[in-house]
Amino acid sequence: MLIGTAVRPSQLSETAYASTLAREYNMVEPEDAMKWWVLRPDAATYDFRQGDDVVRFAQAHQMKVRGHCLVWGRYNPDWLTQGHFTSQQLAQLLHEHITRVMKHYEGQVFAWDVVNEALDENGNVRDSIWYNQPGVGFAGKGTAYIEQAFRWAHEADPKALLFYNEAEGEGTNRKSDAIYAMVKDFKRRGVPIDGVGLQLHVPNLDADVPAVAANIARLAALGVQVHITELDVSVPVGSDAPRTDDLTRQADVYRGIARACLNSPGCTAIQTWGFTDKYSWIGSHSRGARGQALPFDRAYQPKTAYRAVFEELAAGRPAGR
Ligand code: 9MR
Repeated sequence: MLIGTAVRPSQLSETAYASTLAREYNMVEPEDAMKWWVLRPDAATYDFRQGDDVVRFAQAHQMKVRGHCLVWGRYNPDWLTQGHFTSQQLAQLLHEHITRVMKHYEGQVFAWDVVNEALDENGNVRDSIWYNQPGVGFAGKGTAYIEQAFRWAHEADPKALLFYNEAEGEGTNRKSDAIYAMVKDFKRRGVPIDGVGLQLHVPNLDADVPAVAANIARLAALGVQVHITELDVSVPVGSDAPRTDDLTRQADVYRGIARACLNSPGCTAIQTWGFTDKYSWIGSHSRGARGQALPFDRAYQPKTAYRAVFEELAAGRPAGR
C-alpha cells in the first residue's frame, strides 16, 4: 500500500517537516510544484526547479512520486488563459506541455493525474480553455478532449500510470456515475487509462463512507486502480480549539476511508493533502472557519486520526485479497 501526502518544496528545509515526511510516508505528490502556473512562467519556458526538489527528496528517501496535474481548467497562467489562442494552437501547446513534462520526469514520476476536475456536479464536462473555450478541437464532444490528453500522455511516457483525478465524485452521485461511465467507455475502447484518483476533501464529519467503499469497488471492477489522492477531514475551528469529539469523529472518517481502500484490492494508495495541521489549504480556503484536517497536529504529533489509519493498515487487507 502506498501511503502518500502532498508536499510543498519550500517546507522540505524544515527539519521536523522533512523528518516526519521521510519517516511516515512512501509516496509524495507536489501540491502545486508540477502545475502549469509553477512550471510555465511563459510560453517559452519550463521551470522544473520546484518539481525537481520534490523528486530529489523522494529519491533520497526511497519514496515514489505521483505527478499532479497535466490538464486542469483552473489555475492556469494568465499568458495562457488570456492569450487568445486558437484551438489548433492550444492543442499544440497542451500536447507539447504533456510531452515535455512527462519526458522530463520519465522514470521518476510513476503515476500522473493527467486530467483534473473536468466534470461538474451533474456529471457534465465543465466549460474550460481545454474543452470549449475554445478547447483543443473537441468542443461539444464530451469526454473526447480528456481521451486525447490520455493518448498524448501515454505516447510521452508509456510506462507511467495515467489517472483521472476528481473532487466530490467519491460516493454515489451524478458526478461519480459520470466518472464511472467515462472510465468504462475508455476501457472498452482501449483508451490508455490506468486509474481514478478520488480526492476526498471531506468537509463534514458524517460523511457517507459506505458509499465511498461501494464506488471504489465498482471502479476497481472495471480493471483500473483507485488512489485516494487528497484526503483531509476538516473540523470547525474558529477561535476555539476543536471539540474532542470532533477529532474522534474525524478519526472515524479516516478509519472508514482507510478500511474502504484496504477492502478493495484495486485501491493501491492512500494519500492526504498535506500531513501536518501547520500547513494546509483548508485554513485560507475556509477563511479560518475550518481546519485541523490532517493526521499530524501543528507540532507534528500524531492525532487520533493517525492512530486510526495506522490500526487499519496494521490489520491489513482481508484474507485472500
Ligand atoms: O492545495 C492547493 C493550493 O495550494 C493551490 O493554491 C490550489 C490552486 O493551484 O490548489 C490546491 O490543491 C487543489 C488540487 O490541486 C486539486 N484538488 C483540489 C485541491 C485543493 O483546492
